[in-house]
Amino acid sequence: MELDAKIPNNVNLSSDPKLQRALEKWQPRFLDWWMDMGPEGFQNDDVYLRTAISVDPSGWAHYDYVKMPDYRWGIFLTPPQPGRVIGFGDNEGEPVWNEVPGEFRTQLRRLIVTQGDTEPASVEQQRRLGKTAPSLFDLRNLFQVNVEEGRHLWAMVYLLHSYFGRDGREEAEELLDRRSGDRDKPRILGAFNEPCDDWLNFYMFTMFTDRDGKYQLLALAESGLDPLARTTKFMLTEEAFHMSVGETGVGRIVERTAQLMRETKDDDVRKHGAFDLPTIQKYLNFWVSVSSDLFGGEISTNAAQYFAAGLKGRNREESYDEHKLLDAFYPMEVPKEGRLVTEEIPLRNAMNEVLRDDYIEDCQRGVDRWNKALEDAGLSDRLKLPHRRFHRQIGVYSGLHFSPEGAPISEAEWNRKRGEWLPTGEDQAFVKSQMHPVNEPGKMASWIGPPRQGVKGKPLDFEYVRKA
Ligand code: BYC
Ligand code: FE
Ligand code: FE
Repeated sequence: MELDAKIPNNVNLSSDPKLQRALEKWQPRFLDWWMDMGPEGFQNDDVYLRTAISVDPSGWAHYDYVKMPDYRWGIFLTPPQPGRVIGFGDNEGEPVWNEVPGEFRTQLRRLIVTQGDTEPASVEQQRRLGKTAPSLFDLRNLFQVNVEEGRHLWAMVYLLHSYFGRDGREEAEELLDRRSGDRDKPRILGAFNEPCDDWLNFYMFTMFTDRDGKYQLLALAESGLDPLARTTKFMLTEEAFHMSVGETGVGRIVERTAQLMRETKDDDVRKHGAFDLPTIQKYLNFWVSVSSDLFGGEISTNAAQYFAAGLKGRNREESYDEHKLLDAFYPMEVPKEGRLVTEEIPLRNAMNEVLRDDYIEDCQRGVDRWNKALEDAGLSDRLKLPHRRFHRQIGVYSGLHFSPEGAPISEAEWNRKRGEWLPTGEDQAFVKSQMHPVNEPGKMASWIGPPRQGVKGKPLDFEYVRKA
């Protein structure tokens, strides 16, 4: 473990001076990007953050005050498993690769670049949120997510520099050049160009978009390229926190709304500076649909090739009996001449959909927990996941119109109902009008309930962010 090195790492970086120099050259570029595109303001403040310092499950993180630009972004891979073999596809049973096989180089680079691109993109999307944090606790959690997404970028840049030579280094530069939402050089995937500039968006993003991250990382953790598998495995430990920020964030908003509905016997909680359930539902519909798009098309030759080659597997591949899937099919409802017909899709081509199935199930568990809060408050209202066909821009359902229940509808009906299903300008203006910073330790904004517990045993009124 090289913890005091300029770039903390457990990959023995100092034994490879060429690689070390290349990464040390990239490091100041990263810091410039962080100062330009990372959290706006707060860069001199002391933030109570956890830092990854090892991959030991019982003590991988260290908690202390740190100024964000001094955060120690390190490179950590889980230990190699001796004798590990490729777990799926045409190369099932072959030893895993510790170098990139020439024939898969382009595809692997593309997967790593796509993964890497999302990490700085999310930091860019969230850069102004600090100014309106509903509490110091939430402010700290935002910054924790941000620095860890920065570390995830480091993780992918390490792979690009180590295994892809000159073009890997060029890709690493470009990861710092693209900008979320930029017309000329946008981020690669759709959701990462959407604005995420209020806290309802932020919690929905960390709930649903970071959860795509979880499933993509789980699929890459199966990869035959062993360093990719080991890197993504460790990223998943940090990812769990991001999703908990989202789930508990939305959960606290729902609890606050439910409390006001019960106390005032009135569904219109906007009067009290909180978010009504229809507004919450619309934000949920938006982020679930754009995050579903991140899984790619339902029928994908890319996905089939990734699986065949052993580059990207299923979530927990070992939980399946069969790993070659040459004669297996996936029944899928596909639009044909204005109707939905069930077609048997070769399973390898349906890999994106298989992963999306697990994702949707996981999202549903979260929504069920929010609904429990409504039930506990004695309310009959419920939140609902929109159908996977709703509001899609990628795949077989894109270009068509479906209700949140998944029923095909006309364009005219879509245009009529859109404002009931997705946030309107007016909804967004209202949500934004409630974004005021709350900086007093332990205090919460009007629209959110308190968290169940503080960070790492600290009390709720702990000063999680200390002004410089
Ligand atoms: N937006 O064969 P298809 C995270 C493109 S999130 C724009 O259907 P494929 C995080 C696609 O590139 C996890 N374009 O899809 C979360 C292709 O382009 P070409 C990120 C899209 O290739 C929060 C064409 O459409 N990780 O970590 O099977 C905060 C046809 O594609 C989109 C990964 O994504 C889209 N949504 O699957 C921070 C893992 N979807 O070939 C971080 C790596 C598709 O026509 N990426 N396209 O030029 C992949 O595994 C795959 O690239 C995808 C797409 C699953 C994304
Ligand atoms: Fe990430
Ligand atoms: Fe994340």
